[in-house]
Amino acid sequence: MSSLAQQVNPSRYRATMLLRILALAVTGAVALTVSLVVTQDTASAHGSTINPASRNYGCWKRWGSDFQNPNMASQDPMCWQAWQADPNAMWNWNGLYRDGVAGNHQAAVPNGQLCSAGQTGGVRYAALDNPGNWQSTKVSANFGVKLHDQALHGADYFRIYLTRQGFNPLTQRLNWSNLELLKETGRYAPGAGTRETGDPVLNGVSNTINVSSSGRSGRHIVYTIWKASHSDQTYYWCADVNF
Ligand SMILES: [Cu+2]
Repeated sequence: MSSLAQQVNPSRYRATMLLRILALAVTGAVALTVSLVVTQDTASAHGSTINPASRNYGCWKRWGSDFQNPNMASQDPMCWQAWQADPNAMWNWNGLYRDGVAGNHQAAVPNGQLCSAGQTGGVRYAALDNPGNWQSTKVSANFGVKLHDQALHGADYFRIYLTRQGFNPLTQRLNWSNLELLKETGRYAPGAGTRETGDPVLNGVSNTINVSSSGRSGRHIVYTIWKASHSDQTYYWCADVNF
């Protein structure tokens, strides 16, 4: 009798296997859903300078829906080389940050790598450091820098720098010594600012920081540091301008 009881009932065996396969499928689906949620969360939080646009946001905004268009090579060659180098830099236009900098920006971000936040995340953003004819925004001596904070992090401070006259973004990689600090702000409470309505990806708040410069002509880089308030997370962006 005992040997009979131990015999496997074929139909029950099939049912058990089906349940196991189903359980595996459900586990897989849950894992996939979790990874999709994590990816979407990564892509929908953080922020950037949007006007003048950072190199990463500008390339995403102009070409994100048309990034395989070969005309980009002649119309917007620096975005083209950046898309070719790593499209993730533009899909993650809002994630150009470093964690754990503790305010030591110059130690964390080496000369020549300012536009990639010191090649944060490996070489993803490295093409943003390349000098060349990035599309630029026309500005006058007094201008505003508009920042978008998607995730309502708030700010401990923003720092806005401008390259000194004589620096040439078309031929030179950016060094700290090329920059003049125009303004350091105070704190921004999480959620402070104006809700964006035009662009659905800009689903957080924007703040404009007004700055004054003098003695500039031609092409320059506005360099912005955003020390977010929710953790030790600091963002670094290059935005090309033309006086
Ligand atoms: Cu964030």
